[in-house]
Amino acid sequence: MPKTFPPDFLWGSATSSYQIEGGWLEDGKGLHIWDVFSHIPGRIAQGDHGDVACDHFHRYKEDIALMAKLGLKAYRFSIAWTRIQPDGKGEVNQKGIAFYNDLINELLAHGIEPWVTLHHWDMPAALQMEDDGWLGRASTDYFAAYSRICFAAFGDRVKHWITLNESWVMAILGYHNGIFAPGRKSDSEPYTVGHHLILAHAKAVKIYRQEFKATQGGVIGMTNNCDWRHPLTDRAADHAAAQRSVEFLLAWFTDPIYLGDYPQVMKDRVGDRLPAFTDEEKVLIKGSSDFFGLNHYTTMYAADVAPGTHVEHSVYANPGIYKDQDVALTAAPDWELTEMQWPVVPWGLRDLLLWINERYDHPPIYITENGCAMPDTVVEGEVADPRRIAFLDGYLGAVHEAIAGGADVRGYFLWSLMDNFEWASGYDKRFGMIHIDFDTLERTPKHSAKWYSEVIGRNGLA
Ligand code: PNW
Repeated sequence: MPKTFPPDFLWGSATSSYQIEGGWLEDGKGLHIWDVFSHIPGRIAQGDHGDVACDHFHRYKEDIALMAKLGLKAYRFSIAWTRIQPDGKGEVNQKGIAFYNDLINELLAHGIEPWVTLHHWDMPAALQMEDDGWLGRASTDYFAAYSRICFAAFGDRVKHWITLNESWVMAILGYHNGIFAPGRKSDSEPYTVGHHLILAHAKAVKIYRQEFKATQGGVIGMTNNCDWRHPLTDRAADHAAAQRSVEFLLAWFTDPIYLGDYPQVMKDRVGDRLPAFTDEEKVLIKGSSDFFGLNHYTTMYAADVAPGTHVEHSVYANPGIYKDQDVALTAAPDWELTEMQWPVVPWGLRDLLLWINERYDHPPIYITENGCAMPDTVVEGEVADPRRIAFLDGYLGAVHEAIAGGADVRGYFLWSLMDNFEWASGYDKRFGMIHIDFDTLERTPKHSAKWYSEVIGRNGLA
């Protein structure tokens, strides 16, 4: 039986500014924390950085032509705050506005809907140095002001806004284990950062709704990442551990938005390292997403461990601050691993979607990222990537099952349109359906691109 999706299901692909644009010093762009971090020796594999990346800043027309050829209905990209405001506050850089105007117009001319992320981790370096970045409360207002500039400049044409990409990653990888910018290592700062991210999101949404929504008529939401956690055994303690782990990953950010406050289990375990929302802030935050943006990559088993037990986790397991959770994560020995060492477990996405559907009372969900890094090489002008096709087929099948099970999933954005700067892993990890030769910058659509194009064409799996 062919698995057909709902008639208006949105098929897209996603990228982010620092991972593809390059042009790091062009047309008045200011520096951000990833520009700086990637130039500190030893922080990025192979000494890679995003100075040029895919050179999308100059080649966006070629890239949009490729998207149109694939039949993409939507394209999710992010705006670099420092192109719009080089130091994150004050003065607007008109050349930065012009670049994104051109990009948006080119997309619309090809019938592709722009989905814009306002912040995909590239905090302006000036705000980091002068105002402590997301650790400082002032950034919440600077972000809201920057958002207003974007709504005013682009909102006549952009109808889908995502405030923040993956607050968990910014807080945990940036401020707990320090493998991402700004590279800090703390057990308390992540909770302060997370708190400010939620407030920044809510302030931007309030501005959109009060000043722009009536005339522009768009929607706005937040995107969060979540792996699924399945209990290792049927013991009640392991069920509780799996639940706790998902709450520390996802509900940390989505409970305040949908239910009005942090999960009780986090309040109990994190204590006074977890800031509290005032009543006024709770009102500001609750209901501040028109849709549920979800990025999903993998699944792990979760088991309960006695408080204080030392658990050795690879960072690939995404344990967060495990001392606050007392959860041990493991992969089944027979699970296939991607190049990121992330297990391929399609049913985890189905279970996660059903969990979200239940906990947050049937929200409209967009999968704003899903995909995999595989070892793709060009052979005689072709990139055969059967493992990626199998991955996508499995995960889209799981989305189809979740819809059949009652979840309101409205769209899917494949990560990623093209190979790009995979953060601390550099260019070595390839997530794209279009292969990039990082010496010549030549683009070669992989077999998965053709496969995805056919999926879009028939609105479903074969
Ligand atoms: C996401 N984790 O990053 C990002 O939104 C993309 O920019 C990135 O390229 C993509 O997924 C693939 O990594 C993540 O450790 C990075 O849980 C790390 C984690 C999750 C997502």
